[in-house]
Amino acid sequence: MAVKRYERNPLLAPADIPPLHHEGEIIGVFNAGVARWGEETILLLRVAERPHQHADSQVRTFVYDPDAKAWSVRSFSIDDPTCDFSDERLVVTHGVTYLTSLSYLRVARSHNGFDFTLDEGVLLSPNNAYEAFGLEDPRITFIDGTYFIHYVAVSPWGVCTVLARTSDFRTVERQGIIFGPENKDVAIFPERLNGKYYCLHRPTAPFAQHNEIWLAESPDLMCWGNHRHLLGLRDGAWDSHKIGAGAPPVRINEGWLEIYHGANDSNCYCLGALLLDAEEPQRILARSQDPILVPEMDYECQGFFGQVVFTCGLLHEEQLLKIYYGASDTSIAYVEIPIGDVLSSMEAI
Ligand code: MAN
Repeated sequence: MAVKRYERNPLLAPADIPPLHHEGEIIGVFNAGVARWGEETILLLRVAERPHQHADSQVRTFVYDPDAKAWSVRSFSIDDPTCDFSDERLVVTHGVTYLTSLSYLRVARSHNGFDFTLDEGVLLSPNNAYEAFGLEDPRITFIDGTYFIHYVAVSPWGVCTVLARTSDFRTVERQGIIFGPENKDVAIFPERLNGKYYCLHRPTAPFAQHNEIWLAESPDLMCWGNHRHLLGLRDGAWDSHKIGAGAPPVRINEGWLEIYHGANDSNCYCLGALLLDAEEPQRILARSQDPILVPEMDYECQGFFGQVVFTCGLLHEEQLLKIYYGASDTSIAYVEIPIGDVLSSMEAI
């Protein structure tokens, strides 16, 4: 497969982003939503910030306090036997799972797709109790002249997905939570099918111990129903442990092409493809046996959480998938893959 990574990857790294908080440091800029806005390519960046870590004996993170409408620092002693620090993204305590950084969403713009300038200010940062631990992994779907942003909101209540809308990426309106906890990796289709909106989503099912992809439909983008299980894990494969939708599906002649992420049992995240029927997206036509993108480069293997390539957005132009992806939960990189190569690598189902 002709996988062409940009030679100056990563496009954006933590050093490119100034922290918001006087005590803060940026540890990641990754998993960006992507859109075309006139001549510009827009990246809606997930920026992860944490307080400077003063001592090895403590883990310090930010949380948003909705009553004070301010960030505060929360410290945990690494000797505290009631806390589990084994996943560097989390501090798991009795009753509440915290994150080790707080994420928010900023806009960067480019005229050539490679050199990005950061907008002043922040487009979306925590402003209510559902967002107390941050906003993550935005996807953008353009429908009838409006850009719909769907992002993950994290709080002591868990992980939800929120819908917001914008027309210019300078002002934005939150519409509300569209999937309650635990649900993330929502990817809304850019067209109505049979008069209805469709999305992929990923409920977490502790009972079944499965994190798999579901399909839902909606009359208005806010109320989602007719949920159907769509895609499962595969034992022993690159997508054996967790899967979730990546970028919003792309309409091609053969149907809907979805680039999704899969993690294996060692938590290595790769990208693969799924082809769905054009009119009946619950019908899977083909799926990648092998991933289309595997962490191989230094910036994909090493970082805050290594061995990760993860996408929230791509552009479909000139028969190419132009994929912007998070590398190691640290930086943003770019790769081009011809659609024909992706299709011919897939196996019919
Ligand atoms: C989860 C999410 C993503 C992250 C991956 C890899 O799926 O938290 O934001 O990129 O894990 O750490």
